[in-house]
Amino acid sequence: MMRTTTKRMLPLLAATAMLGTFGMSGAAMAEGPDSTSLEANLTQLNDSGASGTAWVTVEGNEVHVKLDSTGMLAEAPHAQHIHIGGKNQCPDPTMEGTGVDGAIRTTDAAGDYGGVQVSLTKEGDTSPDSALAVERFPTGDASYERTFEVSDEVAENLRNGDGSVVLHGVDHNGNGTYDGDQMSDLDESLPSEATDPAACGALEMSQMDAMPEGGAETGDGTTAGIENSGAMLAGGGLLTAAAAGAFALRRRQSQK
Ligand SMILES: [Cu+2]
Repeated sequence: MMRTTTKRMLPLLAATAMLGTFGMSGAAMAEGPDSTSLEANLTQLNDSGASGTAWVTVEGNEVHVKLDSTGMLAEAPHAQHIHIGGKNQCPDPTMEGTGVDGAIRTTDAAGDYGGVQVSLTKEGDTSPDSALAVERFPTGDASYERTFEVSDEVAENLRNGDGSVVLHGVDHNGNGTYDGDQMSDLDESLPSEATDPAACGALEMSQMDAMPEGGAETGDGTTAGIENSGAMLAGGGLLTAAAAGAFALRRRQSQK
């Protein structure tokens, strides 16, 4: 009896913990009624083992970015950008690229995620001019947070939910450093390993914006009880818009 109860409650407890995380970041990111909140779930490219999450808030021309990553090559600089254009999506991780053994190089996926529109540097310029400002990017696994200004066009794109966060730098041969015979498709003075994409996540409207009603009240993880979490789950509150879309698609297919 006790055992069964524990088993059944665990997923809900996990969901509550997740809600706590989302609730806190959501509250911290939401700066006003005119702000747009986006979120990207970054998954690996080039078998890098890297992953991460990015939260982006846009208010006027001011952009706030928080980014956590794991699995990045340690003690090596990692260029990180918001790419905009193409299909505003990440490439299929199994795509055949022009790199060694079919590795995906940055330009191989330009049709998917477009070009660099924001350089997520730690300091100074954040324009595309700083796309490869190696000394101003995080090293190893990044815990990054910064607020900066973008152009009207970039702000507008982000408000529309367009853009992908891309982390670069992959140690293809696993020797702990950027090297190899092939040079970068972005800068001939750098090894391709230094600029090849390691992880990517398409920006999506976060649930606070995606859910016009109900989400705000029940999304507060500090007071949400087990019952509220269950209601959130039933209402799809934890599903991102994309996941919800995929779910709906599967349902339609299964009805045929
Ligand atoms: Cu990039």
